[in-house]
Amino acid sequence: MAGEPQDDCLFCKIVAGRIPATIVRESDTTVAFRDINPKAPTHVLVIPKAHYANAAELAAGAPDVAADVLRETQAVADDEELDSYRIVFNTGSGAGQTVWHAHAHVLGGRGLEWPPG
Ligand code: IU
Repeated sequence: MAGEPQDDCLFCKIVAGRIPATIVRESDTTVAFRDINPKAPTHVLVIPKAHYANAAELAAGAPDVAADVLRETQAVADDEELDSYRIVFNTGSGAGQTVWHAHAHVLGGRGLEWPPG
């Protein structure tokens, strides 16, 4: 059920401390950790602690937490002293989503082309 931990979800396991991650920030509702396969000098994932499959489900089911996630992306950028950065919510396999727990990629520390690939 949306919002409830899923046994087979890797990011729920990170939230629970059952698999390792390099956590850089944590709030009551969110966790931010370094991506294990970074695509930029700064590549941090900000996730809600509650399980929602993607950003749209998070926004519909827990809009306050969706706002918390966005606030935390800015906090990561501040921590990393990024003047410019990109927030990405891949949604659907065609867009590259591989983990079905909502997450914002915060990418920065290098030039970022537009449009992305
Ligand atoms: P995507 O938007 O669903 O493709 O992003 C998932 C990201 O999660 C991807 O960049 C992975 O490198 C990253 N990741 C991670 O940081 N730690 C993990 O244990 C797993 C995936 I699994």
